[in-house]
Amino acid sequence: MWRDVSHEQSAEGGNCVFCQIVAGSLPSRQVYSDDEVVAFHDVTPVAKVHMLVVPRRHATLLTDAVEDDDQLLGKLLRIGADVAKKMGIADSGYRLAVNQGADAGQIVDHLHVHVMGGQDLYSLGEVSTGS
Ligand code: DGP
Repeated sequence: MWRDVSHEQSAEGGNCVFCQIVAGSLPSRQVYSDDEVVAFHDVTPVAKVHMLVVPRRHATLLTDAVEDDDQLLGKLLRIGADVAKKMGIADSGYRLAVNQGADAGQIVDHLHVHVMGGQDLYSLGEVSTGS
């Protein structure tokens, strides 16, 4: 199973900010929570609506996922869609994104799905190549 329990076994979530949020030792503005997944407002939003959906367990890179993780990975997307509905951005359109590694700008080493919307997000073809 793709999992790192070191943070989860710490009551306060160790040194991972999302484990701390899941553990309740770091405050967050939560909009959804169950026994597997938590969703909350991103602290530095890049869109009018910007939420994060995270697994409670400290899963790291999507690249390390195995078949046993399919249920949880599917759930992260479904909850992302539910959060979009709850935040009132489902009809106008929204984007789910997972950043993996340096080139994607990943800063938090705990798998998370960004839910962004509430404005024109531009198509991926309009994103600069930086060259
Ligand atoms: P990234 O690793 O680049 O996919 O994005 C991580 C996101 O997590 C980034 O948009 C900012 C957000 N973030 C980082 N620390 C905290 C925190 O302590 N609380 C909340 N709510 N969001 C955080």
